Amino acid sequence: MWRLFRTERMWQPRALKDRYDVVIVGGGVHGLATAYYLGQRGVREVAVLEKSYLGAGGSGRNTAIIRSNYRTPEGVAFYDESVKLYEALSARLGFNVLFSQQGHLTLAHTDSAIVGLRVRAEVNQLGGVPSRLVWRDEIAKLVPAMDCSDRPRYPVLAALYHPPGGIIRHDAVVWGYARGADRYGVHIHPFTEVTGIDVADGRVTGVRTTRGDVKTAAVLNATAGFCSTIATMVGLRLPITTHPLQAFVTEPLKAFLDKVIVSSNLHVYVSQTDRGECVIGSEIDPYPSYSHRSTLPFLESTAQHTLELFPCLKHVRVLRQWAGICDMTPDYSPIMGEVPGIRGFYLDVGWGTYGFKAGPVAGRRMAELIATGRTPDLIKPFSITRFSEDRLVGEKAAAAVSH
Ligand code: PYC
Repeated sequence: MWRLFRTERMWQPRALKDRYDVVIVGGGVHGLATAYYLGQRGVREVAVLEKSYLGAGGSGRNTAIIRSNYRTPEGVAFYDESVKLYEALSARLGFNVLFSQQGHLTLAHTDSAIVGLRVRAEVNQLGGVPSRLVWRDEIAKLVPAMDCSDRPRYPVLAALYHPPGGIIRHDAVVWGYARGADRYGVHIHPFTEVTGIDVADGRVTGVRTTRGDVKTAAVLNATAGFCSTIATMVGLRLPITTHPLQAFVTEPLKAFLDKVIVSSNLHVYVSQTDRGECVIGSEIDPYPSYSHRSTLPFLESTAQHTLELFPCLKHVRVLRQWAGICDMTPDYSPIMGEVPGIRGFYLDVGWGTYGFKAGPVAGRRMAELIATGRTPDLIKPFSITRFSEDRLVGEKAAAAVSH
């Protein structure tokens, strides 16, 4: 009887050892997924160090949108693998991550926005990703609650319809990977802040933490919001600026919306969770900052734009508002791989507003790199050397919303 009601621990508290084969800095979806896939490959002496609780950063603050309708062939192939991993994740982890592939619509309200979406539809289709342009009549059928008339200031003209896109329970993804990694013997250490990284003769030799020093030959920077701070510990300056990204959630409503709606022109995205709440966000704040504060101007402008699409929400109350911080690269693509000249220092950073949806593929491919020493083809385009080699992977046009 007792066994029936016993609460299972998702991961075990462990003593911090003074040596690990791999130290992962950051206990969000990227760090935990990498630990999980390292464990799956038989790499056992792995520690995940997180300065707060698991998922305290971007993994617990994002709006949980999953999609692969990117703009470059490199981006499409990469995020497509992530969507496929997400599709199988509940079964693989034995833990329901509540992935709802309800479909994703990026709206166009201007002719030039339609041109941008047409390019994405073609790149997506060439990469085998289901996406197509749809016009107002079809949009009105897909999203009956949205105002598709000529009444709004910027009427909806067309959309990029991406059926595999959807929303997920982000906490469940974090917990599921943590539990899976723990079962492979990974040591997960929340509330353990990295304060320094030791490098000797061009090689990583250890990390210093608030709970003691650890020797290791491999350190992965899998942090979001603070990736520049960690990189500075090895003397590396990243081409990144950090900006807040805000969101809010409404009181629960009867189900009325079963598609993810994004409007770059109106700077807003909206989805409805299985609990009935609307999750609503906008673009990054236009100023660099590490602030996690919500602001009234964001709430006012985002609510106003939401009402242009969904006037039916006009009397709905806001339940809560929050902010996270995003590391923005110049081309809106991540930086992944080992850093030339610093043996054993790996980057999985610069995720901007896309990080959560990339967690599984980033974890799987970073684990492959760390375990085998070979950079997988899928992440080669995202190396840090692209900035000096003039081969940017421009994904700004595929941001849910951008300036
Ligand atoms: O890229 O889909 C996205 C997104 C939504 C919110 C932040 N990023």
